[in-house]
Order: sequence, then C-alpha cells, then structure tokens
Amino acid sequence: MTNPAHLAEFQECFGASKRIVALVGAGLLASSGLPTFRGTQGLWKNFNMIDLATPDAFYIDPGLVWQFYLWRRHQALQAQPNAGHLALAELSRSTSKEFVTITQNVDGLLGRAGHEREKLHEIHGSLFDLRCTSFTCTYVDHGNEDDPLTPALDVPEEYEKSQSSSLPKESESLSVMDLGQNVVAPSPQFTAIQELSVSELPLCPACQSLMRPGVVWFGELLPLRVLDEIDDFLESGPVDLILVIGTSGTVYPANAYVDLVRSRGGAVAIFNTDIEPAVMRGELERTWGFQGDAAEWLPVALAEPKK
Ligand code: BJW
Ligand code: ZN
Repeated sequence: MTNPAHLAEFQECFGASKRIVALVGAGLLASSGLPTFRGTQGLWKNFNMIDLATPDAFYIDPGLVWQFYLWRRHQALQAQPNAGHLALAELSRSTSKEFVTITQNVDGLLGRAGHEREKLHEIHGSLFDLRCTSFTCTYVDHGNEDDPLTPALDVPEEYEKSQSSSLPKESESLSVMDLGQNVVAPSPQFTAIQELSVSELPLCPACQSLMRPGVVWFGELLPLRVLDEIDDFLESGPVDLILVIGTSGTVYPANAYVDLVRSRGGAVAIFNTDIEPAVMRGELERTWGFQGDAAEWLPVALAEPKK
C-alpha cells in the first residue's frame, strides 16, 4: 500500500529528473530469495548474520566465516535477478538521464540483470572476490565463482537441509562472540558445524596465506576507488532524486548519501516494507514512500507514465 498521491508526484519528479542516484540494500534481494541482515530473516545456522560479517568473527574462526560465505555465494549463484534489479538495469541504460547505483549488496545480481558496469558501485565489495590476508601481499582473485572453493568447503546437501529445517527462534540465535570463549552455549536446535583448519580454506597462490572474502566488514575502509567514482558523480552536478531501496539505513557511510542529496535540495523516494508513518502521510517535503516489496514497486514507479 502507499499514499495514492505519492506515485503521481514521484513520477512527475522522476520524469523531470536529469541526475538520479539509487542506494540499494538487502531488501531488494528478498524476492530473489536471499535473506536481509537485520530482522527475522538474518540468520544462518542459528548465527546472527550481522555477527558473522565482521573481522572479529573471521579472526576467531575463519572456518566458520568461510562456511557462511560459501553458503552466501552458493545462494547468490542459484538466485535470479528480480523485476527490481531489471528496472534499475534499464534505468542505467537510459540515454536521457545520468544515473548511478550505489549498492551495499555483494551478490552480483544487479550486474547479472544487465546494469551498466561503470554506473554500478559495489561499496561493500563482492562475494566473488577473494583477497589475501597477508599485510605484505596484494593478491586479489576477482570474479571467482567456484562453488565450492575448496573440497573441505563442499558442505553436503543433506547437512544443509538438516540445518535449515531447524532454524531457531530469533531469541535463541548465538552470537559469534560466544566463540571467543571457546564455549558455544548449546541451543536446542544447534548442531555444531564442521570445524575446518586453515589449510582446508582458500589459500593465496602467491604467498600461501589465508584468503578472505573480498567484502567490507565493520570498521574496515570502503574501497577508495569506488568512493572516488561516487564522489565524482555527486560533485559534477546537483542530484535531483535519490531512490532509497530496501535498506535499513543503519550503516555508514552508505546512509550518509541520503542526507547529502536531501541537504542539497534533491528529492527522496523510499522503497521498503517498513516506512516511517510520517513519510507515508506525506509530511516530509519532497519525500515519497512506496511501502511493500521493492521488486514489485520499482517497475511500476520507474515505468514511463501513461500519456
Ligand atoms: C525490504 C524488503 C522488501 C525487507 N522490499 N524492502 C562505532 C564503532 C565502529 C564503527 C562505527 C561506529 N559507528 C559508526 C561506525 C561505522 C560503521 C557503521 O556504520 N556502524 C553502524 C552499524 C553504527 N561502518 C563501518 O564500519 C564501515 N566502514 C567505515 O565506516 O570505515 C571508516 C570507519 C572505520 C572505523 C570506525 C569508524 C569509521 C563499513 C561498513 C561495512 C558493512 N558491512 C556489511 C557486511 C558486508 C559483507 C556481507 O554482505 O557479508 O554490509 S554489514 C551489512 O549491513 C552489510 C549490508 O550491506 C549493510 C546494510 O544492510 P542493509 O542492506 O541495509 O540490510 P538490512 O538487513 O539492515 O535492512 C534491510 C531493509 O530492507 C530493511 O529496512 C527492511 O525493512 C527492508 N526490506 N524486505 C523492500 N521485500
Ligand atoms: Zn598472498
């Protein structure tokens, strides 16, 4: 549901906008069957996904975190781009508008949907890049879609099924910090996942050190080249409109782009299942809310208005 005035007002603004930014988060993945980070979907084998996507988790148990990322890679390779991905990809090919997408997602689905590569900025990296952990080695393996990455990471399918059928209630999820004490409080549904030694994980072909997923975890710097490309777009003219799609807006610096565009006079359109009531009532100037599945709303909102 949305405020009926929003679609018409938004489409008028969209039609007149020459420079547009989309800020994308995990909610766009929901209809492709991939989980979000926060909320009830954000669980993997009783672990909170947000706890696993951290440098501390990798330092404490790289085998556990690699199994989590193997699962994410596997899920992403199985998933198909949805109508929301396709609508953004189409906008990226527009010849009448300057458009870039800033995505926090690491699954590669926008690229697979046909989004113009030079207009797609993956600020949290990619599940399909691997980086060496050695401070003295710069080896990076780009676009590696091997599934599994090593024989030991080939988690048997029956095991996967037994795990997914015993998903816990949110209150029962384990924090990865529990691993720091080497004791994981048993949960009724928890089955220990296999323990892997470093030698069974992806190793750098250049220096034999442990490789890590090429994603950005909390406390880590975002790729400077990508931030520079975004800055170039933002500084080369006013942004008329920002589309804020399926993101909780809790993570810096991604969330700062919304305030930046708004503070410079740009309009804001939010596509989310959960939108502040004040936005839905139209109380924020030049801010529209499309409440529901972003994959359903985007093709409608970004369609050429009927003449
Ligand atoms: C739907 C839907 C449907 C559902 N349709 N919608 C204090 C200490 C240390 C650091 C900080 C600090 N204070 C601030 C910081 C900085 C920190 C930060 O922001 N922390 C906050 C949590 C407070 N940021 C960083 O550390 C960043 N680096 C940095 O700032 O460097 C400089 C610096 C360093 C040190 C100190 C200070 C500054 C790096 C951030 C990296 C985030 N990494 C992750 C993991 C990536 C790898 C991976 O994917 O595994 O990125 S965390 C996770 O959150 C992931 C996501 O991209 C990101 C955002 O999540 P997103 O996409 O918004 O998903 P959800 O689940 O949160 O929301 C889904 C939304 O969809 C919801 O709103 C739903 O309602 C909606 N939805 N279904 C439409 N069908
Ligand atoms: Zn190396």
